[in-house]
Amino acid sequence: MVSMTLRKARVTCPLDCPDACSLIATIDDTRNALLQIEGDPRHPMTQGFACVKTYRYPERQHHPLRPLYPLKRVGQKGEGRFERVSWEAALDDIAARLKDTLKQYGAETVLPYYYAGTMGLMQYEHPLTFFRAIGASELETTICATAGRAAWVATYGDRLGTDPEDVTQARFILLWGINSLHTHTHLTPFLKKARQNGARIVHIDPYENLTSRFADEHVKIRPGTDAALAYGMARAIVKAGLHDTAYIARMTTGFEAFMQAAEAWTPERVEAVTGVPAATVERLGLEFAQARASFIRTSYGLTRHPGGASALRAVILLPALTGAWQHRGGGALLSTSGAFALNRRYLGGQHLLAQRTPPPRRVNMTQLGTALTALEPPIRTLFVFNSNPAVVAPRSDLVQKGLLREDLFTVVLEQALTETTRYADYVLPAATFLEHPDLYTAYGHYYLSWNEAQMPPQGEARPNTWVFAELGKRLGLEEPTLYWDAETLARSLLDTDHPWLGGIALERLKAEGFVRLNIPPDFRPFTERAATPSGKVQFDPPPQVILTEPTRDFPLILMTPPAKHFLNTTYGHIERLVQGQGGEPVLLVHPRDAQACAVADGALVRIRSQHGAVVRRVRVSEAPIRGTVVLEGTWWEQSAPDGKGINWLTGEHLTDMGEGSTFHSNPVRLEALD
Ligand SMILES: Nc1nc2c(c(=O)[nH]1)N[C@H]1C(S)=C(S)[C@@H](COP(=O)(O)OP(=O)(O)OC[C@H]3O[C@@H](n4cnc5c(=O)[nH]c(N)nc54)[C@H](O)[C@@H]3O)O[C@H]1N2
Ligand SMILES: Nc1nc2c(c(=O)[nH]1)N[C@H]1C(S)=C(S)[C@@H](COP(=O)(O)OP(=O)(O)OC[C@H]3O[C@@H](n4cnc5c(=O)[nH]c(N)nc54)[C@H](O)[C@@H]3O)O[C@H]1N2
Ligand SMILES: [Mo]
Repeated sequence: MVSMTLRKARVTCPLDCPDACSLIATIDDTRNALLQIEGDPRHPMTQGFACVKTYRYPERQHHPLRPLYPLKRVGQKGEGRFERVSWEAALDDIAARLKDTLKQYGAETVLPYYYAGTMGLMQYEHPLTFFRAIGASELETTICATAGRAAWVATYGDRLGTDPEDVTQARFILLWGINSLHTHTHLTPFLKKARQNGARIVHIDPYENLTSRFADEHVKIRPGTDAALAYGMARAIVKAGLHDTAYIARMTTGFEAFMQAAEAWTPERVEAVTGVPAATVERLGLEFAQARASFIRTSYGLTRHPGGASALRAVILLPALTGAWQHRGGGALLSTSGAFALNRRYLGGQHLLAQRTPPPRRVNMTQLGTALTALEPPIRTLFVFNSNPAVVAPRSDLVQKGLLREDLFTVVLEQALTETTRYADYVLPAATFLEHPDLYTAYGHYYLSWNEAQMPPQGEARPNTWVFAELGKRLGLEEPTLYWDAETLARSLLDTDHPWLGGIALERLKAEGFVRLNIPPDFRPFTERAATPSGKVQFDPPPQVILTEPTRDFPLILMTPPAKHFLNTTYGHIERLVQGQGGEPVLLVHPRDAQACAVADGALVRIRSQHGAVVRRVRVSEAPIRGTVVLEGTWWEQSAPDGKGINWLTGEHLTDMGEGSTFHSNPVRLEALD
């Protein structure tokens, strides 16, 4: 029976995903209940469908593990025993302790740990205003995208790329280091259309997954060797005279040195390093060049390696070599974020940071484990929001040891009682995207959007910015932007002369929900200029080839890429999604590796790295390339047979550029359990 109180509302999905979908929520106002989420048929990228995960958002919104009241620790650290307290009591106590810390140890001993649990600029970045106003240590947000960003910026300047809506016009498509059917599902209709138009689609990935099976061809590559493949393809293209000399002369620098480096990468040498047959290397190069409108959809997978940024640079230089940017649908795409030319001056207290002398202490989020256990002077107060560091950061051993420190005061703002909240002194209930207004950019398309608050918060949940404004008042902070509401922030962000944002005022966003930036309908970036120091696309310096290599003691490379049914650890407590993902994390092992390690299909095995060991069930499978084992998904620790997450194995080693994470490059060995 359909009740009369049901209402449909348009909202943008806040999660850290390139699709930034427009969604239609069905809400029962009488019970303040979210009943359903669907895809918005009006949005050109969303095209009327949501992903398998987000259809389940109502279960997340009303989950028994959603904290609804402020909680204060009563048990031991890590035990997860709390009592309900009032907001007044919680905020007064947190403010008092913070004042003490500031006085006794100084502001640099305070650290915010946050990431993109929500991508809304108000709740993602604006909370930093508080930390910049008190002068806290700065978090370097490197866990995901900084290696990719550094590579792209060094090559092309602006983070722009082929319009995904133009991909239908591409004639040859490389899905390179992206499992797009898991992580970017709203590209699929465009890929299908391109295929109908005659395009061939090739997936380049170390293991066969959903995207490989969708593609026309899967090229299985050893992880961390992509630069060699790209050089091999470039060499074949130039040998055949298929490079675009006019584009290279007009739009690029450093071509000669790049080609000198490529010369060393004969097809045979590429095969020896990458595992890709020599004939395939050449064929891929020629096919890429001959199709003219060739497109590379890449992502962060191949950057999560010691040489990840260099590898990405080598890959994204291919469309510059062939001039593919000039052909509709051709080029490459890592991220569209550079197109959102907002006025970020006051976002998250940027203006406060700019004034700081000396500059604040910086803590790399990929090295949280070391920061919490070895940094001097030690972190004394940690505020966690939009993130689940106990599980997502590498070196879980150090992270969890650090979180157990008696002299560390930890406040976690959360929508779910994650494993991180177990270590909190206070858990503060956070509002969801349906419960607060916010402005959303995107990194997989060119639409800007605005969400109204659609529902009152469940229980006593509050947005992050409310919490930091309350603490600001208690600390007597006078910085006015700390007390801005979402509309004031949005107006400030939209206050720019940039032509791509011309005519996009908050009123229009409110009326339309999402608005396409004023980039041309037939957008062909990097055909006239590149925002690099030279104004050109930079082949120089030639990308280095830095390989991901196993060691004698740890002869296999562990990759830990995203699962279809989770978004990082978000949704990891939704039972139906856990079941959809197979119920428990499993390790894919090539039959030859299984044989060599004497492990059998279905058996539990100990996976050991230099940092620790976890137990997982083995699935013997031809999917991974030999020498590489794969565990999909950052599961909640509770889902693992031994209650330990995969990041007990991963290290804090950083990428060659951008100081990023290296999650897909960890050497391990397998030990049979007796
Ligand atoms: N369903 C789902 N969607 C998601 C997420 C999720 O967890 N689940 N996470 C979101 C987030 S935060 C992000 S950053 C994106 C990430 O989305 P992706 O960039 O697609 O994910 P990655 O972890 O970067 O890995 C992508 C692919 O790269 C492959 N890969 C690993 N190493 C190499 C290599 O050396 N060379 C090559 N060629 N391939 C390699 C992996 O096997 C994997 O198939 O997805 C977002 N969307
Ligand atoms: N081994 C391995 N580890 C990985 C990866 C991998 O591929 N392999 N991927 C890495 C990548 S790409 C990323 S981006 C990181 C992601 O790591 P995280 O940024 O920690 O992402 P999630 O695990 O999704 O956790 C986000 C949390 O934010 C909370 N949240 C959402 N909205 C709000 C809000 O408005 N306020 C507050 N206070 N909380 C909110 C959610 O409930 C959720 O618990 O993980 C990294 N870790
Ligand atoms: Mo990410």
